[in-house]
Amino acid sequence: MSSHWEEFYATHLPPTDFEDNRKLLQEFCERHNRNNERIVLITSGGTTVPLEHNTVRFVDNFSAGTRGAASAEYYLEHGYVVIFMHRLKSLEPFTRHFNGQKFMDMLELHERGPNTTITVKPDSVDVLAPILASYKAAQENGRILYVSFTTVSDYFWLLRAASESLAQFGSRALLFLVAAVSDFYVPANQMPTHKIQSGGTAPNIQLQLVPKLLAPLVNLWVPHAFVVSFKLETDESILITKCREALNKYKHKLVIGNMLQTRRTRVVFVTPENNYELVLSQQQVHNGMEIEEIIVSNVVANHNDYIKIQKY
Ligand code: PAZ
Repeated sequence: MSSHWEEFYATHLPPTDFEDNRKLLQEFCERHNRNNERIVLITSGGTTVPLEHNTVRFVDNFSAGTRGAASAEYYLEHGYVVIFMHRLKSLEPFTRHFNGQKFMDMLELHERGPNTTITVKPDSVDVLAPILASYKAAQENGRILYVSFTTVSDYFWLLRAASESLAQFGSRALLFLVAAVSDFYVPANQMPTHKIQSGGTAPNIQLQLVPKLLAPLVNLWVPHAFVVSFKLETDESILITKCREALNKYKHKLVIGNMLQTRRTRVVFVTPENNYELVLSQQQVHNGMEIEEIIVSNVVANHNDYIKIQKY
C-alpha cells in the first residue's frame, strides 16, 4: 500500500516549470558541492490552496515571507550558499528593504531631454550601498538560487526535488523550513474544473489533510542533513508541547516555535536536549536589529556542532 505522501505525488501533476527548476537545482547543488560548501534550503512565504482547476478563488494565509527573506541574507553572511524557495511575489532577500514607495523615494530624476539621468539621493546612499554590495556579491558569485511556488502542490514537488539535490551535501546541508504550508487542501480529483458558481446555494467545500512531508524528507530524502522546522501557534499554552511533539514524531534536529503576535521579537528553540528562548530587547528593536540575525547565528552554531560529529 502506498503512503499518503506517495499517493499525493501520484495524483497531482508537477507544475509546468518543474523540469526547468529541477535542472537549476541540480546544477546549483553539483557546482557548490564540488567546492565543499555548506548549503541552506530556505522555504519562505505561504502556500495557496486552489478551489478550482481554472483558479479564480483560493485559500491563502498571512505569511509575507519576511522571516525567510531576512534569514537568507544572514545565512549568506555566515558563508552558506542559499536556495531560496519562496512563494511567488512574497518578500525576497535584499529587495525586501525597499518595498512599496521606499525605492522610488530614494531616487532623483534629472530631466534634461535625451540626457535624462537618475541618481540616488545623497542621504539614501548609506542605506542602499551596503545592501547593493551584498546583493551583487551573492548574485555575481552565484551564491543564491531563487525558485518559486504558489500552490501547496507546487511546494510539494519543489521541496522533494530540492531535497534530492541536497542529499549529496550530507551533513553540510541545512534545511530551514520557514514556509507556512497549508494543512488542508482540496485534492485535484475533487476540484471543479471551472469557476464555482454562486447561483442560489453556497458551495460546500470539503478540505482534506495534506500529507506531512517531514517524515519522508528526514528518513528518505536527506537523512544526513540538519533539518529545522518552524511551528506557529496562537495559543501560548500549547506552543512548546506542539514543538516537542513534532520533534519526537519526525526525529529531526530542531523545531523553532513562535507565536503569531510576537514572532518578530521572540522564538523558542526546542531541541532533543532542551528548550531555550531567543528574545529581542526593546533597545535592540529600537536599533533596528532583526530577530532573524540571532536565530540564524544560533542555528549555525547548532549546525557546526552537528557537522563535527557526523561521518558524512
Ligand atoms: O513570513 P512571516 O515572517 O510573516 O512569518 C514567519 C512564520 C510565522 C510563517 C514562520 O516563523 C513559521 O512559524 N512558519 C511555520 C508555520 C507553521 O506551519 O506552523
